[in-house]
Amino acid sequence: MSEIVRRALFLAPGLAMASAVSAADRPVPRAVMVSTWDFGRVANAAGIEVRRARGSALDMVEAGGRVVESDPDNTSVGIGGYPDRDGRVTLDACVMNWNGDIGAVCALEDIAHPVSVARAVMEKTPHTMLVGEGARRFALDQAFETAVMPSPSAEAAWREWLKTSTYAPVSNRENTEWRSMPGGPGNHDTIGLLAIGLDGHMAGACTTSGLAFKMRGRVGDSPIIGAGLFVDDEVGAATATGVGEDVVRVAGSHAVVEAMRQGKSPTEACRSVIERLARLRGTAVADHQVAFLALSKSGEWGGWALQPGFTFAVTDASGATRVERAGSLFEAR
Ligand code: SD4
Repeated sequence: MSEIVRRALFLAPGLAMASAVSAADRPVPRAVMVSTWDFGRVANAAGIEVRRARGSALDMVEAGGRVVESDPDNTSVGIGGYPDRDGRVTLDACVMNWNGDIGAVCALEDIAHPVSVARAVMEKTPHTMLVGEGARRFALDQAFETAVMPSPSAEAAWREWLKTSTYAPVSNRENTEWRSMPGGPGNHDTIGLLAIGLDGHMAGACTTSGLAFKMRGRVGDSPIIGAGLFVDDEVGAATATGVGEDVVRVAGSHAVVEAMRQGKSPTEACRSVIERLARLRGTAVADHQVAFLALSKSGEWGGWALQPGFTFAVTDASGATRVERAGSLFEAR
């Protein structure tokens, strides 16, 4: 085990814990929707509106995902997403419902709402995943809204990136200049959404443009059930954000849900999988961001990350929302 991982795991747990919001500080007793990052706030607002209108948990997470996909200023999800190294925006998304129904799209181009296409794959095809041109053709056949991508500012960022063409996932963490780096803003800002409907059933969704300037054809964790998202209506649900290659290695979201099944709280479950990833990969993840967010069947929630700076939005049945900051394995640098 590398020194950096050993120190983080065994010598400084108190410091890492200090950054988490303790359960006692929480004004919201039971969450009905949680979503990754600060933009989870607007996503949850949309989801709660749908819940008030008696929509299902699946309707909630789809509505929330669509709001973020529609934001042209968001460079990591939907129409504002940064392109791959060839200048093409390729979108990944998945949904999972309480009964094990799943749908996903990978490397979808020209379509505004991949989360809705993923849902349509689930509801209207005999399959669970469509990729690339096949996904695009299906979306067009189903008359999904198209969009011109990349956006002018995403294209400008790509042209700037072309000057060096150096690919390195930029960690979305505190105390770095990531916002001003090419590929920095939103580079690790997938939205994952987990919800509990009025009937008590759970659902989840995950949608992203993936890592900026990735290789053409690269797919991360976000559309992969068990990696970027997993829902088990007996136990709870989890979602992931960050470097997808790392999340896939530990089947991250599934691992978090299984840890909850064994009795861990959502926070502890997320933490256990982050620590497992760090033990497995050592220095290979020392500069990466990976974060998990979980919601239990009874409405407890929690998150944990490799690096400081991971935030998520928590909303209760009344619509009250707060953005929390997760604890992390590594300290701010
Ligand atoms: C991916 N996990 O494609 C996604 C990227 C991400 O915030 O989370 N961005 O690997």
